Amino acid sequence: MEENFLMEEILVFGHKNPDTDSICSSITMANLREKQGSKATPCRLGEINKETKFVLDKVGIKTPKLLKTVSAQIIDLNYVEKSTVSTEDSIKEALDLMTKENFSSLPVIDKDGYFKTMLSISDIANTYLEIDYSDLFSKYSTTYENLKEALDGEIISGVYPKGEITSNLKEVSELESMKKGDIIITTSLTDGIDKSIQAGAKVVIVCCKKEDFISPRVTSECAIMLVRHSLVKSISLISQSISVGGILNTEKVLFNFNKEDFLNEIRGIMKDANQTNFSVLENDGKVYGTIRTKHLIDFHRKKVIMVDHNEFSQSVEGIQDAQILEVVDHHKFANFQTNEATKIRTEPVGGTSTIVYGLYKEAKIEPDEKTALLMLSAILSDTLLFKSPTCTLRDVEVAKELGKLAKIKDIEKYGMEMLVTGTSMSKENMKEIINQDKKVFPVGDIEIAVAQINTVQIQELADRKEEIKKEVEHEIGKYGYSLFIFVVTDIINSNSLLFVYGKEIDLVQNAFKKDVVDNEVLLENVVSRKKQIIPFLMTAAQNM
Ligand SMILES: [Mn+2]
Repeated sequence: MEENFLMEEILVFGHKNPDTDSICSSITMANLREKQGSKATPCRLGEINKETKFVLDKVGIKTPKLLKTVSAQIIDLNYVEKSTVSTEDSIKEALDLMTKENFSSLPVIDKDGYFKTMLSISDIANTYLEIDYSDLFSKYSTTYENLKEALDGEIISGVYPKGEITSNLKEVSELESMKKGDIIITTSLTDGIDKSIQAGAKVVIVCCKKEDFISPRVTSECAIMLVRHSLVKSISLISQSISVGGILNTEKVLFNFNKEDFLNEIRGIMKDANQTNFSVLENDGKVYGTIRTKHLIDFHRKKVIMVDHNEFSQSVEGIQDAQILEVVDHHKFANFQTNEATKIRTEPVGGTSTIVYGLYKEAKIEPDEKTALLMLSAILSDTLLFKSPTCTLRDVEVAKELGKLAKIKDIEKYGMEMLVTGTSMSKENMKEIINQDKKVFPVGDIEIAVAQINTVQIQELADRKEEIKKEVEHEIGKYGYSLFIFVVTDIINSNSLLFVYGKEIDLVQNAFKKDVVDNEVLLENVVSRKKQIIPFLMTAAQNM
């Protein structure tokens, strides 16, 4: 169990617009790999159809989760930099970090860890250029702690204050303009320290060597900070003590990302942006890290098993980013390419589930009742109850074995019930039925509309002839078609019943050499609109 928890998840899915074979093969394939010790999750790439819903309800399992993409996300990157600066840090600390780690910018966080903006080297440079030490602390904020740290000062006596500096910095020669509580900077060589204390200074910064320091003659609370640097150097260091929070440029337009953003969506933004380092945020607004373009090529790929398809165009978005561990399919291979060796299992049989069953057998794992019913349903669906030309003897054999395991006595009866439920249109309105798959063909200067629907029970629609007539006449009135043919195709018996309306009904009689009776004509062994209906209408139209 423990091991299972740490193991990486494998996503198993069929094609877009999933059919019963795609869904059932995903579930049964994921089950098999789980039984063999992997962590595999069945997924779907779209809404399930009525037939699949019937099967899942019958088996009593829930619909697999919807998978929208397997594109790599920022969290999949193998390298994300974690450096940040805080608004309370001094710009010296920020500059040191940026120089050491070679960053041109870094994310700034507030004291609670939330992202504020990015600080760039140019923000610091611009601040240095503008600095005038006399109003330093009123213009930029900093703390007594940062001041002491920047100067590497030592408190000799007095009480050194804490927190935000609100007073001014004065040189000892400016004592007449100082206010009580200001910070004075001086050397030890004059009587500057005494004068500063008497004038009410809060802190006196003394720039001299320790051995040259002369203790003040007056005693007070005033803090004396000894600094080893020269006066000029000290003033320059003081300017570095100002807090990052005080120099942030909030008007700059900068990009930042969420850690769940997809790499294929941020690549273009990163390429075009006037920025080299990008902040990545957690969902709560804290900083996850920063990324640079060069890191985008090294990411962890999601692991997948493709079933019942192999073409990327029919697969999940971002499939090119994924690591394809396996393909189990019964379709032709046309455009299939991977970045690494892939386990491919393909057989020319009627359903992917027939192959999956073979994999169970090879693994010496007997499918349980539910698994068997899922596989059986998929085979019956893909082979149209063994009547499809793609059906093989192997599909029939496997279905029989599965029928026993699933405790289904009459598999054809069960299959028929499934197909009937899947194609049932009793609850749909005629407008939707007719417009589900309607194509319009111009012939000379007239227009012919041919709508088609697949079913296993023609009678269900034949019983609704009045509704068909009404809806088709409405279509003709609205669009001006000269002929409207509604083709109801029985997918089991390969027949089509045509409902024909419009002023060119003769065209149908000429095309198929059969009489249209009461706006109806039955065409035996006709299922394809493209191959068996349209060409004949075109020929008949040319001969008129
Ligand atoms: Mn299939």
